[in-house]
Amino acid sequence: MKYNIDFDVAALALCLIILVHFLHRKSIRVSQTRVFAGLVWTCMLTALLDIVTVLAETLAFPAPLYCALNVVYLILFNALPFMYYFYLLISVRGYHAWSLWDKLLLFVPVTFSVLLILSSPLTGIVFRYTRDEGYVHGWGFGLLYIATLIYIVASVVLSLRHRAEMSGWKRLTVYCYVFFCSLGILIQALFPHLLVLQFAVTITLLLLYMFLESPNDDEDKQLEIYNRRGFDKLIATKVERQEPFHILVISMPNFHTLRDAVGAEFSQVMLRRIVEELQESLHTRELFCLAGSKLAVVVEQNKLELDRTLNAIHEVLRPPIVIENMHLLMEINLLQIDFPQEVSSLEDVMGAVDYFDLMQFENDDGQVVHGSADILRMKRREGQVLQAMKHALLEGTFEVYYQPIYSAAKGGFNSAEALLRLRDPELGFIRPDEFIPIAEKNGMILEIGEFVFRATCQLLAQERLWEKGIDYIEVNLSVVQCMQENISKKFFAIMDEYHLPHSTISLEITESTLAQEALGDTMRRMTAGGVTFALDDYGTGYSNLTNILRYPFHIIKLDKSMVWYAMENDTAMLALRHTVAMIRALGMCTLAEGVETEEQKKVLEEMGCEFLQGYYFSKPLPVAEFLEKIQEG
Ligand code: G
Ligand code: G
Ligand code: MN
Repeated sequence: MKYNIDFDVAALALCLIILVHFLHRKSIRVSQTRVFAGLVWTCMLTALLDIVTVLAETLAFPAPLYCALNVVYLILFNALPFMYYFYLLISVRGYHAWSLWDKLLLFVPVTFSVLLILSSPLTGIVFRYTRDEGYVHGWGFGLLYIATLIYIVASVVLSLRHRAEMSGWKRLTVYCYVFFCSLGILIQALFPHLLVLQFAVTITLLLLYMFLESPNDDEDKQLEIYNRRGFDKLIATKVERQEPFHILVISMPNFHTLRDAVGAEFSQVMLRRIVEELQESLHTRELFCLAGSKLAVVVEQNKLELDRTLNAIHEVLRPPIVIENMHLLMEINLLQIDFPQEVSSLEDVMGAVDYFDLMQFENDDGQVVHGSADILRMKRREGQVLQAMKHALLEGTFEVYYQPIYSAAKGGFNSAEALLRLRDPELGFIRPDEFIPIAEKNGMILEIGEFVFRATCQLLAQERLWEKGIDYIEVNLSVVQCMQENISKKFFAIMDEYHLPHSTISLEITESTLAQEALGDTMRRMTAGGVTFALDDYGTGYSNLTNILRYPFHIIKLDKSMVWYAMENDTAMLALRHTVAMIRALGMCTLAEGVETEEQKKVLEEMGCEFLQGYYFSKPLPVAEFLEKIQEG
């Protein structure tokens, strides 16, 4: 044989390996992936044809057959740099943002080459084949190299122009491509019998596969379904093509609790089981794991298909999941997103998917399908509230109201609770129950908390309230504030700035705050400095007795629900009476919240409750009214 085909055989084997792996992995077929598939197929066929043509020449195939094989081979071979450039173009620009220049550069050289090659059996421009001479290149063969060169240069220029958006690996792959192709061309020019060029191209393809196509990136390894990246890719493609679809997002709010109970390993087994059952019942492998236990199914827009999917989800998740004699009942929340009816942009689809987790659902049965329109409305509202808070902080329009607190021993007000109010010119009055959690989520609560604290200190100092019978003011602290390491230092500094006795401030925290390890030390440090602490909302949540014993609380605030329940239920009354007695015996005081009637006041005073707070005495009041109120006594 005139030629050495060993490199072609190796190239063929390598292509096969890439192709098999490519076809078996889980990957969302976006346009870029499709072009990549085309590249691999072309590369493999080229290597194969290179071998076949060599054999054909050696075995002296009939001339027309030999010519035809050569034509196909040359076309495929010359399509490779074109496809490579096509692939790069899609990967950096997407499918749409192409200029006319891009299109000309992409299609003209390849068309030119193909025409030259096709005409060769007649004209002999690229190659000739005659019985005496065999296969010889024509004068036009060099033109093919020019076309290839154009694509290679264009690829490099593209990667340089999009340097900023391309990862280092991506650029390196482009340079390797240039290097290997040039080396291949050089070697083959020097030693024409060594057919190495195809092998060089295949190596480049392998690099491309490893670094640009990132095999397996779309897959969740443990569950063997698509992951969030795969989901994002699929949805982005569908939105770009304006294909209508439904997404069903399944969230399992009690999954975390179950995991804490049964352990991470077992809960993973549980999740796998759920996924398998869903796949079986949905007859699909197109399931997505978006994060943790959040799953999603993407369905075509078709009423029957949607109903079938919803039924399948309920069928799998409504009954308890039974694993090793354990019956695990999943709570589920389902979100249905309709594109493009309800949401019409990629941003809104993703917004709804992400925001879904942050929502707290009123109904615990979890079987409700929530529309994404509602979610987006809530998300938008959250954005507006956030803006309103930013605005209020900037303009200083947050207002602090004060609700006087009655002391039974004194027979009048002895303190007050500072309560934040937000009135926005557009949104109107916004309740703290709504804006405080939003402020907590993005850290703004720190600034807001400081504002309330400072405003309270200022009022105390300016009015010298302790001389008017208000011994201290209670300021609510959020969990997030308590996570701050330097909170005691900061608060002492502010009090000192106003020359306030530290005992004029009492801080209200809730039980959930106590999960912060460091808080105990902070509380002891502040207590030593004269500040007192009150435990808010006692009687709801866990109301853990150890918490009362372990931390230095001065006052335990009995939640209004506990107070109200006692008024209508004898056993609850008994519980309240003994709670008050117990707290007193432990050397702390009780404060009853939500006192609305004379009757309630009497009962609570009689059972030994030291402090009372509620509408019976006064609502939370703006400063001026508050000052009037305490003047009256
Ligand atoms: O009275 P009102 O509706 O304001 O109180 C609602 C909730 O908001 C209460 O649980 C109260 O503790 C909380 N809250 C009110 N003002 C503040 C504040 O300044 N900081 C914090 N962290 N919570 C507050
Ligand atoms: O959780 P915290 O104790 O901080 O909440 C105080 C909340 O209780 C505020 O929203 C305040 O307006 C409200 N509140 C205070 N007194 C009464 C009352 O007598 N009745 C009712 N319904 N709410 C009250
Ligand atoms: Mn409070």
